[in-house]
Order: sequence, then C-alpha cells, then structure tokens
Amino acid sequence: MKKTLAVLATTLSLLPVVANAFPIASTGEGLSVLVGGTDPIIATYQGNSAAYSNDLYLMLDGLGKPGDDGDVSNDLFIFNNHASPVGSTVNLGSFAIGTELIFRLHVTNTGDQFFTGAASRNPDNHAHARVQENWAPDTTLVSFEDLLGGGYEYNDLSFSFTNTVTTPPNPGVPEPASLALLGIGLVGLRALRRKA
Ligand SMILES: [Ca+2]
Ligand SMILES: [Ca+2]
Repeated sequence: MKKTLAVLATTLSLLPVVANAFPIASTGEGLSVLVGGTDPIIATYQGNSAAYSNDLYLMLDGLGKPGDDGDVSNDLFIFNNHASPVGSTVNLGSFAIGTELIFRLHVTNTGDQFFTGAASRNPDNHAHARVQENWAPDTTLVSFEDLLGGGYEYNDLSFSFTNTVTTPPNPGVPEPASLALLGIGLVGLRALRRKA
C-alpha cells in the first residue's frame, strides 16, 4: 500500500512536467520556409508555454496563392496556441517547389504581428521564428516568439510539417520526371544506333 502511494505521488509530481513539455526549434532563427515537394503540406500543432493568445496564419494573396498582398483578411487561419489541441492538423494545400510560405503570428493581446523569415519583416527588426529543418525525419519544426523586443525563447507557438526546406531546391538537379524522359531518350538513341 505504502509503495503504491509512493509510486502514485511520484507519478503525480511528474505529471505537470510531462503536460508542459513541448518541442521548441533549437536552430534556424530568421530562416524562410520553402516548399520542398508537391504533396499537400500538413501542419501539426506542437504546443506552447505563452501567456498571450496567438493566432497563426499562412499568408495568402487574393487568389489563394502564398504571398503577402497587404490584406490580412484573406490569409489562412491555422492554429491558436491556447485553443487548438496539441496534435491537431491543418492541410495547407499543395504548392510549387521552391515557393516561400510566410507564416504570420498575430498576438491578440497586443495586436503585434510577427513573421517567419528575415528579421526586417518584424516591427523590432529581430527574427521572431526559428525554422529547424529535419527536426524529425523529413519534418520541419517552426517556433515563434510573441514578445516585441524581448525574450526570444521562441516558446509561444510551435508547429511542424513535412515537405518543406530552408534552402532553395537546386534547379541544377533534374526532377525524377525529367530523369525518366532522359532515360527514354537514351534507350531510343541506343535503338536507333542498333538499327543503323
Ligand atoms: Ca493576404
Ligand atoms: Ca516568449
């Protein structure tokens, strides 16, 4: 009985730690999120330890394409750091390889807006997101900081997805489709040579 109680007490003392544990990107401040493949990009909410309530958006233009058209009303809402359950997912869609996806954090308590990518996009001229490529196999982790001019623990909203990279895909590397075409071409050439 005593042993059971001791185990229970230990378990309970560990519970808050387990409940608060969530991943924060360890590198990649100010990096951009680039599309790495044509499959749909599925975002997964990973958690937060923020006091403020933050809404995360993917910036879109009037045609629903990734980009900043100066109008926040047509952006895609993805997660709220307090309301969205950890592990919930949102399909962001499929995009051309190399397209930059700009994510915007709207801090509802202060009205501040912060962006993935270069520091110059943010009102305090400091990076507000870390973009860690290969956090897990083929998985990028993005973590936001919600405080203007300070903190920079990047603890205020984390989410992950597959199918993205942080360096532009090399245009010199042929796509599988062009490789296949090249293969067909070589086979054809060989056939012609044989005929000749
Ligand atoms: Ca927009
Ligand atoms: Ca913070």
